[in-house]
Amino acid sequence: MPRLKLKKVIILLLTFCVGYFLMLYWTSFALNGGSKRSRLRSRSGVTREERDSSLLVVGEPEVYNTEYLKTLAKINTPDDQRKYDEASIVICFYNEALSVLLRTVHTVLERTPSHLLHEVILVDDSSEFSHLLNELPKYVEEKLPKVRLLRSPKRLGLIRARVFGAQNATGEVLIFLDSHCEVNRMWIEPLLTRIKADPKNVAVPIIDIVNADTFYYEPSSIVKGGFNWGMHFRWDSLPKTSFSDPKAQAEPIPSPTMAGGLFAMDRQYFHDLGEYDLGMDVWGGENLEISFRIWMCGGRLEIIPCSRVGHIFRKRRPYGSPGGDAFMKNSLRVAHVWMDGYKKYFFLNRPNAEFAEYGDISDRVALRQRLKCKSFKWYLDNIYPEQTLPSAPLDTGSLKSRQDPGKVSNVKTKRKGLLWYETTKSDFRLANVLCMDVDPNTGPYARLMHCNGAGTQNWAWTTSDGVQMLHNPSSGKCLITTGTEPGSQLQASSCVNHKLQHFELVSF
Ligand SMILES: [Mn+2]
Repeated sequence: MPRLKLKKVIILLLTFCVGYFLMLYWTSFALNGGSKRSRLRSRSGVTREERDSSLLVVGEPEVYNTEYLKTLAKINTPDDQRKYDEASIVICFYNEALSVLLRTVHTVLERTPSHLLHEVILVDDSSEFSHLLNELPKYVEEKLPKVRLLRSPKRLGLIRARVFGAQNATGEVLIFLDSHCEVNRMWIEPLLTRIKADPKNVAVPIIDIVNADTFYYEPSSIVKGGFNWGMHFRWDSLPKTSFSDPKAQAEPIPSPTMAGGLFAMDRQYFHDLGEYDLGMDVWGGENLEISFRIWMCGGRLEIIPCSRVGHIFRKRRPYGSPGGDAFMKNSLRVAHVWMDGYKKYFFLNRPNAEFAEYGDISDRVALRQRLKCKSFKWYLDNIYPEQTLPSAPLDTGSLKSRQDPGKVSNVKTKRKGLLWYETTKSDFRLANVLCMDVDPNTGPYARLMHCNGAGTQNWAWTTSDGVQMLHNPSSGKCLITTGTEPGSQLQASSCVNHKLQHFELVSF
């Protein structure tokens, strides 16, 4: 009897164990299957999303801020939402891929509450692709409510195309998007909230990454906008303390500049503030211009961490620069209208810029006066205090070998027209970027290196019999050129007052 009982217990235990492992296996299979499914969905964009919108998303990165969503939940009843203004979404494109453009439009239609969406304005800036000329108008007509497709009369370039779109918009708020985006869930509410709080707030979403090869959506970290003295936009990291409090992560972040592609702005304010500078060509520099203008003329520019829009950072642009160097011309217009005396730092960075053409800026100067905008110094002191000024050079010019007192000849650098900067730190910088350096161990060549303040980069003028030599105290050597003909090299050698050691910095 007891033996039989024991057998029964063992069988029972075994059955239980097998059942348990089967259950474990099934659960893990179901979970894996689930994450595969959601990955497929985010990869294929919106069409699957339409069907699956009720499903819980498994395995997608958590890019939403729960603290903020809690506050949003209060305004997300239809009644509350009616208190918010309707937006016109302006999307300009030129020779964009149809699938990418439609991903932008479909996600906007899917993920924007209908009572917050006044219209989507697609501005076709005279594209040449046949699918944009033939299939798109038909698709918009038949399948896309609230979408208006406008075609520019001639090629305008992005900046003028945006103004064209904005002038045709009738919603209270303008939201500009690039034509290669995927707006995320609840992307629009945090933007509209800020504009409702004050129409002079300009709201920028976090720009997430849609991988240009795989089209996966990836979250990007929270950073703010800045610029360098070459007038290029750059991302600046935030101080670590800004992330200590989870609630603070949901707060708008004042940003000195914006990247330019995506932002929301009260429509009347956009017009009152002077839209864009229509004297600018194609693309480039307009983002710094509108950023400076917003801050200096009484507005506020903010990055809104709870609003996220994916963007394809494309590897090349589908348009060239028909009218020459648009970026240079546009940046010059920004510098001359907005940067006061600080434009000299741009010229130091781009010596060719000072005398380049930039057209008539009188109406933009008048706009700045009419709006009673503050100075660029005020902007730097109050909005961008972390911006540093390039170390002021003592002198700039071409370094010339003074082989014969009556005749100076240029010491050639590999690239023509680059200037040497002699700085207060006793170094010599080519194009104000790389420092002349001498390695006492492997010399004799002088070389260009990142400036590190080391003794090997320290150069001082020494005068002997009325001619100057460049002396490097750490190696005890002097700069010498192997000759005065093109291709001659700079070396460091014992200071012997040789005629090939006689240099001067010749300014223009
Ligand atoms: Mn873009």
